[in-house]
Amino acid sequence: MESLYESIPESMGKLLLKAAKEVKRARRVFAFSHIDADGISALAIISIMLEREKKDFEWKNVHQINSESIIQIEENIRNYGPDLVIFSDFGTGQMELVMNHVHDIDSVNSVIILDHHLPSDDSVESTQQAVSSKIIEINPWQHGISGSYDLSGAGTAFLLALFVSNKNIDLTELAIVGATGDLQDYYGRGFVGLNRKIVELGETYGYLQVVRDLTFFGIHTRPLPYLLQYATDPYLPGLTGSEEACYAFFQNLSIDLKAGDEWRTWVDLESEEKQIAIQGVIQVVLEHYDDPSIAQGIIGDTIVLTHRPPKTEMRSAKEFSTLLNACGRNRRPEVGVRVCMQDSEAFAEGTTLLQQHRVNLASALRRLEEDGYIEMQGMYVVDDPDTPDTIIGIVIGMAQGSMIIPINKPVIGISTNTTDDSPLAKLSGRAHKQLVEIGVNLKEVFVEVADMLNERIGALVAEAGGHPMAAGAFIQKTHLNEFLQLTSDRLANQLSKSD
Ligand SMILES: [Mn+2]
Repeated sequence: MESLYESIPESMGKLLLKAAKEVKRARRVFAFSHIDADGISALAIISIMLEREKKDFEWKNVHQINSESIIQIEENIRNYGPDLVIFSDFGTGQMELVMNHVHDIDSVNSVIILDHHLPSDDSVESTQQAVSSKIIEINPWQHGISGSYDLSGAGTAFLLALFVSNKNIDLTELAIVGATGDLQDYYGRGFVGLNRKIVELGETYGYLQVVRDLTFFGIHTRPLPYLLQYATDPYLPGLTGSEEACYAFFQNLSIDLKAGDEWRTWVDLESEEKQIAIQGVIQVVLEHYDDPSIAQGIIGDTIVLTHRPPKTEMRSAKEFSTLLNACGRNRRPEVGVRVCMQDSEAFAEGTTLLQQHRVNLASALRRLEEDGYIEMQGMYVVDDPDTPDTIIGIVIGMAQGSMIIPINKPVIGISTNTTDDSPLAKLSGRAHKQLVEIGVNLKEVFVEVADMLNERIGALVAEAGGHPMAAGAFIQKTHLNEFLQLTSDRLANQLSKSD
């Protein structure tokens, strides 16, 4: 544990200490968090921490804090009357909304923001000078730590929980599930920075185990043939999508698919069987891809949650985070929070949602394959009126991962299929890590374009945020084309600079 504490910068430690005091002092707490796996894990960490501290509390997931949703948040707070409000996995980029709608509510003595999204320069400034003594903002970026790789929203929430009490060491599990959901393992090569220290702490106390193994989704839960049939990262030419070929693959290697009547999963295989199968998969990859790093990526650090039931999604950080994402994407993030809190009914519901999520993704990908995408300068555009805003980001990410869309330019997905007939369209962008390495920054582009558009129109018509390789924006539908054109110009410019 010392090693983790030592890695926390002093300035950040001070804030964590201050926030922990506020938690202990609070009597009634309202916690809000994002709806993705990281946001759900963060909220579960906070809820478990508050439960252990015997606080009265209420929690809620919110898709995004924007000028619309903040009204509802304000109402929730006014009705419940908490003395402490906590925001996790968002808040840094929405400081102004928090100041205007939450800060002055009578019952509220303090507001804790636990975020890891890149602040704009302004907000780094404002926090340093403490916008208000009521607000404690904890964001790794403001202390020289990368919020993209070193610490997630759940990780930031975990640090707070650890500062509140050592009893919360078991929450290393959820901290790493959240970080996994945000794809923070460094290019698939394992965790770094504070994430690494959290993994080590979890290992020391026996909650986590790092195993070098096949990095595919489903090694704990999928019957062997389906493990390959649904593999998209990477796409396995000749195997992905073909049940027959996947059966034959294992039969040719004399690996039994069943033990008695039961399907075997990957973790059931003997280590010799694993080696033979891995050789086979690597051969397929080397035959079809020029880039040898793709073959290397097949093996990597996988994280086992040793206290969670075997052969369930909860046993692996990767599958757990996917289950949580599925809950959020099907507009049931609260189910995910309860799964984290060991509620078995919620787990049954969560696995059903995961199933539904897979069906939704598969049909969105099929539509994309049939209808194609649009090519613009500097980017590809996917515009499918049937794909819900909650999965558009995953769909375009998978489309690139499975080579339906090339990776030489960022891809932008548009969803006009939004919750409750909102006048806003959702844009989601993904850039391959190779593009980010040469200077493409989607978050920067989206935020710049939103600012520019808002200024030009003289009203708030676009809001944006995210990370260099994955960013999102909400835009008034009437200004969507303008937004796309401006984004296209800027991305083309970023790409041309790197030539
Ligand atoms: Mn996050």
